[in-house]
Amino acid sequence: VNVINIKNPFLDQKPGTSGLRKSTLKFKEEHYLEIFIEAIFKSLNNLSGSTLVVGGDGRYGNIEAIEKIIQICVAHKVGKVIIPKNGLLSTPATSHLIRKEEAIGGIILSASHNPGGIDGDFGVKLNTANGGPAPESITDQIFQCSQSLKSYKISNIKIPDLDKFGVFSLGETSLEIIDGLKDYSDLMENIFDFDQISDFLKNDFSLIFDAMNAVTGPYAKNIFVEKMGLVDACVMNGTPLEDFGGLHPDPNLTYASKLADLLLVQKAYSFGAACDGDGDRNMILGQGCFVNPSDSLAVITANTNCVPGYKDGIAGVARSMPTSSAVDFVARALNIPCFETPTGWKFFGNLLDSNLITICGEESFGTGSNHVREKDGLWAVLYWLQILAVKNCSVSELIQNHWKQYGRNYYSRHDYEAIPSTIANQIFNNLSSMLPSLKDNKFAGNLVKQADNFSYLDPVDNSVSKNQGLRIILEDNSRVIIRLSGTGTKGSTLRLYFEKFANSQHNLDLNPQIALKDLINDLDHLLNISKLTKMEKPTVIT
Ligand code: VG1
Ligand code: CO
Repeated sequence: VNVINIKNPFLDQKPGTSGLRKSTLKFKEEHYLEIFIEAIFKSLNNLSGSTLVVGGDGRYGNIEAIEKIIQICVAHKVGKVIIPKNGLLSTPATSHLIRKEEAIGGIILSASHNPGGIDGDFGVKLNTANGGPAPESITDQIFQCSQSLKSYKISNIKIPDLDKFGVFSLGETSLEIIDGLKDYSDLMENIFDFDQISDFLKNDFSLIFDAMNAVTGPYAKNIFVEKMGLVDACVMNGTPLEDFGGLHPDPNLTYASKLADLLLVQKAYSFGAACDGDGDRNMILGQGCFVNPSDSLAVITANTNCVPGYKDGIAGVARSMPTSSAVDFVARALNIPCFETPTGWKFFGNLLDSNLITICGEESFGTGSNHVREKDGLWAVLYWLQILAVKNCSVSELIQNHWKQYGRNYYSRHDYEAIPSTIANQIFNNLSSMLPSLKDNKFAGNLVKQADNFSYLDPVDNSVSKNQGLRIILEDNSRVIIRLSGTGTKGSTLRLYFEKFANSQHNLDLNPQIALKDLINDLDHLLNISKLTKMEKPTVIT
């Protein structure tokens, strides 16, 4: 075991919304990864002798990072390190494995929906023993520790190739190379009726799944091809590549444009779906129909009786604050609680662990349940397919009927990606200082009833998280929210969120950009966003 000393600590290792994300080149800097891992290990009590799960989404640097982490584990006398074959493990599969193996936690090497490759990004997520992302109290502690950390412990023991199953003794550490797919697909098989879904899909309801050359390819092939017996071609971009084949593995209409074209323009399939780099996000498309992720959460909540895993009902639901209130209407009808949390899956952990909620989701293409402690892309896809199989209907019929019953929450998110930080901060600070004066004034033809910076009191541990997004709420409950992203690595990304409710008496078939145009235009007047960013339109519109 060697103790490596470095001259100066790294001062920029502050985890964001979901782990530490930096350019691949930054992570290649000597000692950069090692020091962050050492800071993580210092925050975990009882590490020595315990079990740790380590895997990644296969992006450039994955295997090298796993090998280094194993060597650091050996130096710290971790009892058992569980590694998936070839280092490939999706974020939800990691969450499941941590729980199943009663591990102290897991490390996921991924920058999620950020591009990969030598010119892209790399990242490290830490999950704790419940299987979920480390809470802020721990990530703050890791950051504090990294601020002055100038040494780490590492063993120079030789690591076996990660392409074969096996158990190896490395000093006092046992290394287990396991099948990263099996536990996860078994879990899915326990929740869903695979036979029913497969019959439905073989009977004139065509599926195309886009893995975006990222981690979900092998999982999707295992489930749809091997288990359900569908044709190979139902999975596109199904082989994980170091640079995702140049794709930006963010499943939205802009970055998954080929899939969007197949469903929305060519109308070539009945159902299309895509996941992100690490497999926790999902986009659902029908023939000629895009499902807004906020609506997806509401539909999933409204149809638990279709899915074997949730037949006994659900305890409650939660959504992140910027997510539309569509699910709130369903919760009210089901007479179950609905919680509003800050952005980021870590805030759902306590609610899930205390069984206050069963299902939760975010507007950012994330949905999940208490089966793991992460959002889960393939779970959401299977969930949708199961509902459609039970109801024997199309995506657009399902969503139209949902709106007829509950009304429609017109919703859109506008992202201004990688703009200069000074500009993003200026826009944000401008609104922040205007907030007190907005109340009782007119905005988008309505009175402002509340204008504030969202703060969250966790009902389980009473921790408070401030500064979670600026919001303007109107008398008819329309909302405008702005946030600065905590996952980007270049400049700043400004997110604007718009929501307006239309009850079932109203026109439910408008283009959301039209239905929301007053909110969109008035926010631009108020903050001069297009002028300050010099952008005619956002980088991504959802
Ligand atoms: C974004 C999303 C957020 C999500 C997070 C991690 O964060 O808005 O809802 O939980 O990404 O997703 P931000 O701070 O950029 O808005 V993942 O799939 O990248 O781990
Ligand atoms: Co992700």
